[in-house]
Amino acid sequence: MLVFRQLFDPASSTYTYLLADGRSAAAVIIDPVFEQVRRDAALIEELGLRLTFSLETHVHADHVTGAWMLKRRTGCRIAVSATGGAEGADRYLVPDDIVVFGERNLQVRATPGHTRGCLTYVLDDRSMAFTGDCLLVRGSGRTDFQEGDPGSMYRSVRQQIFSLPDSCLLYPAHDYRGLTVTSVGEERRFNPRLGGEIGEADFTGYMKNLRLAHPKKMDEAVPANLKCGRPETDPAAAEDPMWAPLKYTFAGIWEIDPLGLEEHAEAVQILDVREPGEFEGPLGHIRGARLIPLGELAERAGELGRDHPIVAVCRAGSRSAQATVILREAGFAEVANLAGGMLRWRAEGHAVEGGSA
Ligand SMILES: N[C@@H](CCC(=O)N[C@@H](CS)C(=O)NCC(=O)O)C(=O)O
Ligand SMILES: [Fe+2]
Repeated sequence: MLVFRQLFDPASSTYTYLLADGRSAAAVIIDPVFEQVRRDAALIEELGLRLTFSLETHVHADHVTGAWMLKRRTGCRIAVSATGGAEGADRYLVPDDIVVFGERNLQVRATPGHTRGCLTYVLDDRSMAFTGDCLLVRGSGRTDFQEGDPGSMYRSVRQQIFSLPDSCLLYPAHDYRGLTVTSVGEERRFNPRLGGEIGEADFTGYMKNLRLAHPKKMDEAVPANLKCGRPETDPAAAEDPMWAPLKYTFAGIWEIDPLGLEEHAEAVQILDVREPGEFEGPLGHIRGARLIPLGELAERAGELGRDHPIVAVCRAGSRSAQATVILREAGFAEVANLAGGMLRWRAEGHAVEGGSA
């Protein structure tokens, strides 16, 4: 079984792809984005996967890769094109290399044109290919910088991508209109730059007149990507909260587990967002908890101190997750959700005030 996820970075309109062999849990990620590493790592953990490789389709000009940060977090290896010029990778890929993850694999194809080192990754059964910024949905990557060349892009698409089965789904590294996927058959017919009877000279003429502004982050992104996204100064998880052992979820919430809260209870404010009847009801409440029902929280957030982190609590952990969102909007930076709420707190044997046994 193949595990497959298409992830999106809205700031750069980049697609990141997570693929895994369901049986062995071995996974690869293609084109991770620096700012989304925490999200992607949370998904990998929640799905129970083991990241073996972070792969790049090319040296990106518009965003910094998350490869180095993912390697630090997960121990994965970084693989890049041998001809892209990037330093610090663990593996340098050449055409026809096979990247194995469990019982599945990706075949490497050279598809230069957007950059000299652009790669396309083709899934073992040729049902999917990841084309980077070579072929986009009804479009193509630009060819006007980073040794781009319309002639080689035309040949890459015609020889390396259109030679795949018509049914092969194509997943690009970007889409600026929100389109997510296409196929070889439809691009061969309908791609306005590269499909049908369009010749190399037609394509070159088209590309010479795109008139696109350079990517806004180009001066930052290219040097960083030539080092596989290694930051200038070691961030040492600088942005991760340090006040307690917190876990970030793919849902976008910082969570603390019952044991973590027990150990840090003295240093935090415990905010119970259930209704008063629940607070005094059979589940009881955590000692020292302050009650502000979720429906009143936005108005009454000013009652909370700004000098101590806040842990939000409810019955099962869902209303309190929303409480953390409301508190962040109200300007509280150090907030977390008690994972599993009072139900888990009690199930794991932690003390309550009030309530029934
Ligand atoms: N406005 C975007 C431009 C992004 C851009 O130039 N993207 C490249 C890929 S790195 C491309 O090929 N774009 C094709 C297009 O926009 O049609 C930015 O500032 O980042
Ligand atoms: Fe690109």
